[in-house]
Amino acid sequence: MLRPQDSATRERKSLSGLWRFRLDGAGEGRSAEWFKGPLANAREMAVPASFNDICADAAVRDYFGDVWYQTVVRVPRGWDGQRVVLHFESATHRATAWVNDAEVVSHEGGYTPFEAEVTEHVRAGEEARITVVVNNTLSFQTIPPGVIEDTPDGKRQRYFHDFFNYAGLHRPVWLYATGRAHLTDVTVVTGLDGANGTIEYRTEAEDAGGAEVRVVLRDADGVEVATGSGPSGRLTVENVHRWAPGDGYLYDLEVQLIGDAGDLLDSYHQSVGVRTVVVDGTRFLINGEPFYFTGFGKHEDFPVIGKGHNDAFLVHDFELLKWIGANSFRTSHYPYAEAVLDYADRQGVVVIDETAAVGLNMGLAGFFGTQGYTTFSPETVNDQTREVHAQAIRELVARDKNHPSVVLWSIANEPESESEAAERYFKPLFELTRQLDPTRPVGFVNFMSHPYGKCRVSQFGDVVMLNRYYGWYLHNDELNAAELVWEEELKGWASEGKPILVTEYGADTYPGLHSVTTQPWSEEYQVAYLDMNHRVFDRIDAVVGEHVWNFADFATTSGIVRVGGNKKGVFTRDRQPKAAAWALRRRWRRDG
Ligand code: GCB
Repeated sequence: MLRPQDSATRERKSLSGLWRFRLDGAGEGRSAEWFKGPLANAREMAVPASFNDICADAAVRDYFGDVWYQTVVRVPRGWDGQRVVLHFESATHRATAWVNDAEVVSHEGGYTPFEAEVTEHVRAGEEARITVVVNNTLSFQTIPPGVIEDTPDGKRQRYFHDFFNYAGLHRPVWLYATGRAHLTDVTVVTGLDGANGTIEYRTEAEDAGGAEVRVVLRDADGVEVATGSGPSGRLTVENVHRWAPGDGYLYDLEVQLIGDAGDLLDSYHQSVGVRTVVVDGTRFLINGEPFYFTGFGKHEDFPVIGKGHNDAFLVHDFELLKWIGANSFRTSHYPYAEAVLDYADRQGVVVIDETAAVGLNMGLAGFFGTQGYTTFSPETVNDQTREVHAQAIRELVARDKNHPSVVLWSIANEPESESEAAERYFKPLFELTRQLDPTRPVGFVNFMSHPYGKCRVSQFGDVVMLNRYYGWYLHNDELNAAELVWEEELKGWASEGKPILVTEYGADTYPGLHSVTTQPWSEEYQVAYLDMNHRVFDRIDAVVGEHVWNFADFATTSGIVRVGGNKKGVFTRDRQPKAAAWALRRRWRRDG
């Protein structure tokens, strides 16, 4: 699937704005065919946004089940004779869509795009009614998993991850047009050969008959630097300007479909950053140079709009990354909006790209108020879950394979990884990811209860990724003890000969709480905690990265260990720096 764009042959219309919206607590809308007419008793809802925090109403915030969205769009007059497609960048966690009375598409998974050709259901110049039912219920057969429990307070959706289950249409929705003959996929793989760069490209097209494929590569000034022909091939760029951390240099690869008469049937622009990624012993090499990750695990999480994509926050968050000296982040704990990856490409910011497989770990259930489940069993995380997980990996790689910023796939966060069942579950998923993308390393993020010597899944990873809270959840307020055990564990992992990325370390910190005696929760403790961690990392050569948890405070379910959400942010939720932000800036920027 190609991301919608405007080109010489393509045109798109954004459906962002206010849609009609209605909860369907009784689950009656599908059988009552609410898509067949104007959505009755609806309120208005912003798209893109999570619906949860928009209405000042607990019934909306904590709602789970079907919600309905509807809009009416006038199809541009000029699209007569064109192929028309309805494209959703995401719908969390699943959706079915209708155009007028016709069902056109269903999709499972909350963070990857889906689309349907709707040509036969619309007419150029006329209105079309678009209705979507979005469902946010989690089960053991979804990624991430969750359960619905009967409680004296009624049914409750519970889940095993530490962020609020925001839902809705979080990202833009598009209607777009192409010619009948059209490109459906472009893949690029880049390499370096001395001063030159290589780009292997592969294209796919539909209804293209005998159309010829031509490609033109232009540099950032628009100067043509290479051309090729055929559905796949290899281009060489002399004296290539490499894509590198801090230097998001991009070429533009225009792929053209040319008809018999030499006419341009389709044109698609794919940006290309020429770089290599290799794991060599304990080193992580980008363009052959050792790379040390500084940055954060982030969230898509903002006041009011929840996980809704917003360009102002996008640019602002990257400005803060630059300000603090971060060169990278992880898309914890799900694939982020494509605009984020595009921006990371242009900014030269390195990304660890993660699936939504978070909370496959019933060892954490007590923490989230649920009890008594076994992670891997026929009734809980099972073969069907693994197939959903595999599909999530396929869709992630298909969507993000061409981003130079993406250097590493993270296929899960903190799953149960000590059992034989875990080994059986994960082995094929690692194999699948490598088969889908042999060019990038693959890993998963290990949980502190499955430390060195106990984890049975790390053997499959090209890198070791560790979330560790020594000095917070363990040895709280005992930083000396924490330092000793942490170093001891890291030495164990280092003996495995793989690069180690510390993907999470952090301490909850209430902004404005100060303490001359460095008490936990104070801004001073967060700084002392980070300093302790950094002393340890600096003594272990195999550590090739430090991602603080978290970039900013974020919303979670309520609970006795969460004070208005998770407070491990280095910035507050509205992006004001805590003392730790200044401390990190001093460590990471060195220029002060
Ligand atoms: C973790 C999880 C992350 C949590 C964090 C915490 O290990 O990966 O999702 O938010 O710990 O703060 O407890």
